[in-house]
Amino acid sequence: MTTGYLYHEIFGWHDTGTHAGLFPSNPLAGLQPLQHFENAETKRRLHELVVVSGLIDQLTRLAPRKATEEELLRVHTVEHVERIKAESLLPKGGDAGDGLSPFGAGGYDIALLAAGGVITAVDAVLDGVVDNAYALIRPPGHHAIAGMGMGFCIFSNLAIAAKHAQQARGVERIAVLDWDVHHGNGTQAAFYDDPNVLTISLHQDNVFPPGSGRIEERGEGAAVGTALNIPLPPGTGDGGYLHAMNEVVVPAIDAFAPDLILVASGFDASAMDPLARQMVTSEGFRSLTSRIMEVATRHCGGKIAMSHEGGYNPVYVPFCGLAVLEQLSGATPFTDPILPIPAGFAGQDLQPHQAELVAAVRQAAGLS
Ligand code: 9RB
Ligand code: ZN
Repeated sequence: MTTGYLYHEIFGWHDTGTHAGLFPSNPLAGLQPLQHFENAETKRRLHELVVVSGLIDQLTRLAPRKATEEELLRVHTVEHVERIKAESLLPKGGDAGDGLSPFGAGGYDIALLAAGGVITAVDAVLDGVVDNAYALIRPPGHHAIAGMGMGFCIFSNLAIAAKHAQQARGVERIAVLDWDVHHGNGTQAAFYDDPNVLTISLHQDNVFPPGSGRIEERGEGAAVGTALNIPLPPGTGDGGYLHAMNEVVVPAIDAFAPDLILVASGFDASAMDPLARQMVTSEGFRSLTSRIMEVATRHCGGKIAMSHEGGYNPVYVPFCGLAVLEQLSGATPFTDPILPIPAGFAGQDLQPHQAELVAAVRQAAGLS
């Protein structure tokens, strides 16, 4: 198995500045300045573990290119692109749209490289240069919608790459799995009326964006049934996630029979994340990867491209990402020294209320 791996140091230079983690800092309100949660560290440390563990020697390194304006405009409005471009020229940069998604000077060009990086990964897979690929990019993308960025995202990286696969590469049917703990609202919106793209989001029920990612959101017009949302209850661990994979994700993708599978891979469903309340371990992420690879083997010659999204624990994200990359490439696992802690948490196995939610999704999706 050859796995493409894409990272560039400049992704660490996307400057989200000081925040009180999530909120713009405000001393008068008691919000002491700190780093923004979405900073370079989790991704940089994942890359460095890929190098230090030796896994890098077993991967095929891919170099990102910038997305073109034409490629951005397949998903975004001219106004959004022009505004980001203009603010990026200011000495202090700007914000992608919701006041929670800052970027520094030159942020536009880094965002172009992130979106273009996912396109590079998709092209490498479609060209058969590699069997599958992982783009470790920043800024993330899955919340950005046509007219604005939000939730730390500037451009909808994965959606832009999927449109490229459709419109420039003639790929007919694409399945997207988003296992970031937040709802992949932007990716869903980009294909909400497209029956040829199945979007599936596994997320913690009602975290971000508020109210988004309900079971009832199923696509529109000819595309009803090609958006699938699995809003898992807080506290869901490896058992609940695997159950959702087995009962919903795998059968839905089997029924759809895609020509290409894309994964929005965030690690904020991990047991150690500060921004959500799920309990997935590195072994859990390894299993999710294994399941999606089995489906890809059945339908599309194993063609999977993954795009990095969230994940905010700088110590644990590297082990979760390493497990995914090892599984993608068939490499021998490097021991996760932290694993015994989250693996030992009570409630790692499937809980009845989690099974109930999965059964409700199955019913709404016509899978049972
Ligand atoms: C604030 C709000 C959030 C909360 C979580 C994320 C995570 C993004 C991610 C982004 C923004 C709201 C501070 C709503 O990791 N995606 O994958 N913001 N939450 N209102 N306010 C004031
Ligand atoms: Zn997230």
